[in-house]
Amino acid sequence: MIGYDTLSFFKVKPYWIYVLVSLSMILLTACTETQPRINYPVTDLSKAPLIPKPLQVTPTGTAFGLDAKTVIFTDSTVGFLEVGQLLANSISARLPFKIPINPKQEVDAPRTIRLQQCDTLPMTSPEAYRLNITNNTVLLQARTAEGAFRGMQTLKQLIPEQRNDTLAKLPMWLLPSGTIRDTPNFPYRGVMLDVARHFFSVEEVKQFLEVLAYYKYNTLHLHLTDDQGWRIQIASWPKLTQIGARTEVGGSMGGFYTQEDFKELVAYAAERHIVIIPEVDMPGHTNAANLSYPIFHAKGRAETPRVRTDMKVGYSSFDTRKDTLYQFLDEVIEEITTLTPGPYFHIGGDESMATPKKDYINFIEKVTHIVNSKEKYVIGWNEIAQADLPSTAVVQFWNDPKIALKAAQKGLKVILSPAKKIYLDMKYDSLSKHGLDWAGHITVKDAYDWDPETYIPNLPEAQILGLEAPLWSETIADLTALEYLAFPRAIGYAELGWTPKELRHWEDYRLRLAAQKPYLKRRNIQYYPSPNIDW
Ligand code: TNX
Repeated sequence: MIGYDTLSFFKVKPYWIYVLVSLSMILLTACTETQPRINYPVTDLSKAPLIPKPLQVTPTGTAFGLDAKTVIFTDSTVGFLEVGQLLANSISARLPFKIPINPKQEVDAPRTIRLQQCDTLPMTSPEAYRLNITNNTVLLQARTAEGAFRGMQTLKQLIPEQRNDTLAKLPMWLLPSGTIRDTPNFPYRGVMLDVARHFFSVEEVKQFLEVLAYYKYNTLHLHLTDDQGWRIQIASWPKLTQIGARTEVGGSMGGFYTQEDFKELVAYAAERHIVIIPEVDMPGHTNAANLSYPIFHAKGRAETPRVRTDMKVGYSSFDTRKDTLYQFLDEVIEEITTLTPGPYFHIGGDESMATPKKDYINFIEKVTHIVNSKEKYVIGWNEIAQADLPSTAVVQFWNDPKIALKAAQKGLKVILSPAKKIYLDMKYDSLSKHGLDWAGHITVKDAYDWDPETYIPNLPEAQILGLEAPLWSETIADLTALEYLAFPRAIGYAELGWTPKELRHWEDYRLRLAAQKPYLKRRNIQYYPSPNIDW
């Protein structure tokens, strides 16, 4: 029977509507599959939980669909291809497809990511970058490969951890569109890892480096020597590791980096545009060296060297009055600086309580001279500012603001590492599984909610080279414990170093930090799940 009136059709046979709607949906999806287009607002770039927060974000309300049809193109300028390759690797490690980079043949590339060297960026820092995302292109521009690498981290953070497309059959990961202009507030943003109190393997340090790079750190300072162990092979003085590397805090077996290992770490860091700064701590904190070569021990002034696996400080010293000591140090510094492309060598200089002040000052000046003769600049803990130093020397403030201020007034640059705010080895609270508490407890909020710019009153901001978060390792023996103390606090310090004061707000930061959880989980990082954060 035919001749339904319209009304009765709708009343009697409503399922026809479903059939029609479903058919058109299938057709629509089929079109989307061949030529996906996202022309509706899906996300807002200004709400992306980026850390560190960029300088300027302008959303445009659409999205770029990252999918199997995306292609990366890079300029041939030195280093850009490598940055593109790291991006491609990280995409293929996370997503179910590989994307080609600079394909030789013509390819059907409806969506492209382009890494472009650009001399006309208005921001002058080598780490500055501009990111422009439209619905079919991502353009990352920077003066240098370093800038491109930092921008690439922003891009990685914009790739959602969960697939967030709706219609597309071809899986897509939607990145919010818009423009980001970004440049760091401080040129030096570092973490220190103490591999002397407990040794950490090349593999463990690499894993740590990977996370630091994601949050735009550019420096890893390795505290290579201390009373409990000497951790780097020195060919001309083999006993330093044959004897000095055998122990660590608690009595377990220590370890050391061969020169090949160290080169491997330096290269791995360099690929991530992170500079490694080696530290040989002296004239105190030298029990392991003095145990290996007792002729350099300050007999009668410092405690007799023996295997030390305790956590005491301030009892050891080189014999700073012995001429042969400086020949020894020249050779040690020569070997280490040869392996280190970065501009700095850290001479320690802290807590030399067993060295008379006059001898200490004389020693620091002589060692600075040796380091400078290898065409490296000196960095040392704030005590070194008692000596007469060249203006290229950098003072790392940890406990004495007066001396740091004096050094700055003399024209020296200062790295801020105030123990009360930025020591990663301090406990979060009394319940912390690891850590010390001599400088107090540092919660995730305490770690973030302060201003390095004004921490030392009257210190001109121009004299601040940057920020470094030291992780002393007396209480941590493995990567799990390391990650517990370092994360999430080191994520906050990354922002303190990169993002200017006016853009930092705890309430906004804590939401962005909570949004790091899927990334941290994916990388299996054993962070401390702070109750300050709604994870
Ligand atoms: C002080 S900070 C030290 C280190 C310890 C640390 C423990 C500094 C320059 N020296 O020798 O490992 O405290 O928090």
